[in-house]
Amino acid sequence: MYLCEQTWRWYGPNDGVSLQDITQAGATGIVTALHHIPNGQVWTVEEIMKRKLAIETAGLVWSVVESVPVHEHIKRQEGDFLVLIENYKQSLRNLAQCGVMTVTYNFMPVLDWTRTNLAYTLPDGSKALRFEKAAFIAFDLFILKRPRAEKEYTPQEIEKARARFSSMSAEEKHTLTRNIIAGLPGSEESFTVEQFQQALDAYAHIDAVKLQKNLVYFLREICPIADQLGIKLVIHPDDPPYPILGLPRVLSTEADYRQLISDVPNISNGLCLCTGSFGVRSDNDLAAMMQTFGDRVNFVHLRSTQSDAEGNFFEANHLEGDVDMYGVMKALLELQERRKCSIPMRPDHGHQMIDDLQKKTNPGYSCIGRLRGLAELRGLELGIAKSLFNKA
Ligand code: DNO
Repeated sequence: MYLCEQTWRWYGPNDGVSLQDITQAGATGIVTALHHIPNGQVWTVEEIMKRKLAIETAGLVWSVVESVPVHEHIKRQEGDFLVLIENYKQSLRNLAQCGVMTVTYNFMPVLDWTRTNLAYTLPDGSKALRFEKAAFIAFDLFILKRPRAEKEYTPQEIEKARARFSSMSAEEKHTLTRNIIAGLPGSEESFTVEQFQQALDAYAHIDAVKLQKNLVYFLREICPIADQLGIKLVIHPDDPPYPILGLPRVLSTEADYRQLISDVPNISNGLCLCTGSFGVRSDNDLAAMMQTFGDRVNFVHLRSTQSDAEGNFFEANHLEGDVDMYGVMKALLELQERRKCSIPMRPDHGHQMIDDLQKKTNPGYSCIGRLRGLAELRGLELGIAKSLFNKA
């Protein structure tokens, strides 16, 4: 019987959650990145080994890199992008040399994940991350004032956003702006409003077709090397999984990934199946994706969201919300049985709750909420595994 490898995202030595905390949460694998190395530069063997040693000294293993970020120049195929791709290959060689074999990345332009509210209070007093459409549109139209943005929204959406904007205090406007452009944990970029508009402008001539071509080009360059090294690359889906701010998106649906593996069939072209990101779209059948793409699912993020009719969503408890976590977990267990291996999964995000409400925590990455998530997922997993395979 194969159970998941339970992993935990750790932001490195400055993370308020320590390696010992993680051990106590019951995880055995670490998911981390060398965030101090500027995007585009080679990760040296020395720096990788330093981090690896710290993890192993605590009795844990470095299971997955999340992420080796892809430089914007590679996404746009501009300037020194060929050099940057060579650097990426070198980082992969160095990681393989150190025995770190699974590498997450994403291909979202400008922003990594995006939320409007990082402390949405739930009825039980815990705080969740939320994406509120009217607030997001208000930012776009009335704070950023992005040229031609209103063409992308319906008159009703614009009216709602206007009303929402006039109800906001100056402080709320400031917080909303920061939440969107100052960079959430793990994203490598941070902007002022002016810089942000420039970053968007740089994509004016890049539509989804072009961005997809650039992704395919990048993968055709790096996958043959990864294949040779035995590195598993896993692409993280877009979050939220639809175009925002006029930017193209290329990995939001089952069809998007199907296209990607048909364009780049290399075995290293794998998927990070993030149930929270894909799950915001009801047309993504997560358990079916687990089955369909099973051979390429080499990392799993488990989390749930709850959407309303207007397209707002918040991050629900791991076993609640719109994601059928039972179905996903069952499909994951069947997949592991078929592949005869454990796949790394991590409880993705968690509510800020209990003592953590008094602390400054990384949004989505406080300790106790993820501890709850992992505990629930682990229980769900064992229950399903025992009933499916009926063994200890
Ligand atoms: C958010 C994360 C993402 C993810 C990257 C992968 O919590 O899941 O930031 O790490 O998109 O490259």
